Amino acid sequence: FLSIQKVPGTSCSTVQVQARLSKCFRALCCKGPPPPRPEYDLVCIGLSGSGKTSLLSQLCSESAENIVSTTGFSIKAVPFQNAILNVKELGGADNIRKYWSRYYQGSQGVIFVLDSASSEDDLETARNELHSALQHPQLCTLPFLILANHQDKPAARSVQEIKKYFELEPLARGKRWILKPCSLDDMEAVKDSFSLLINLLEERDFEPSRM
Ligand SMILES: Nc1nc2c(ncn2[C@@H]2O[C@H](COP(=O)(O)OP(=O)(O)OP(=O)(O)O)[C@@H](O)[C@H]2O)c(=O)[nH]1
Ligand SMILES: [Mg+2]
Repeated sequence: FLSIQKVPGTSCSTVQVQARLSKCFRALCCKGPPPPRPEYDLVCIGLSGSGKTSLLSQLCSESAENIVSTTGFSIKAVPFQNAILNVKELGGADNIRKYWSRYYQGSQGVIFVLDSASSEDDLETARNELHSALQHPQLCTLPFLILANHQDKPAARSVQEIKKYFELEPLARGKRWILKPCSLDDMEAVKDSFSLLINLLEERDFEPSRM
């Protein structure tokens, strides 16, 4: 039984005060399900063999062994503590790359994977593909995570060399992009890079470019 009275000095009745206290108590003590994590749709591109499937499989705690080249595309929901990334990997073989742009629609961010130890020819092809993606009308305003993969190999170029070779400073100026070195054997570094991408997707800590 509750009597309805005014609390002296306030405009609230005791019933209102009790209702508010009860709400606070529930919020503090009754743990409901955690709020849903935001989901983002991303596209993952890069030449064949750059390591897209391997990295995404590891992030999903799947084995990175016996992975075959992606024909067409493959979608994985990659879970992180504060977000779920629905990543659409597009196969990087020569005969598939020409269709990449058909699958860009709806993307909220881009992951570009490159083999830092590849031949000069392949590196040039990768640079041309990255330039096309950065300038594509459906991608040009989106955050980019560029992963300079295969850093475990002795022939791997450093991120500074790749940044210069890919002419990222002039091309990507004013865009939201991150360039990070990585390899399959250091997945913690890969996860850190994805956390930075999630920050960009959430528009937190915005700076025009990072390395
Ligand atoms: N040494 C080394 N090998 C790697 C690394 N990342 C991937 N690989 C290997 O590179 C090969 C190709 O990897 P995938 O993940 O299939 O490459 P992909 O980019 O998905 O290729 P497509 O699907 O054909 O476009 C596999 O044998 C991987 O084990 C890395 O960081 N270091
Ligand atoms: Mg693949």
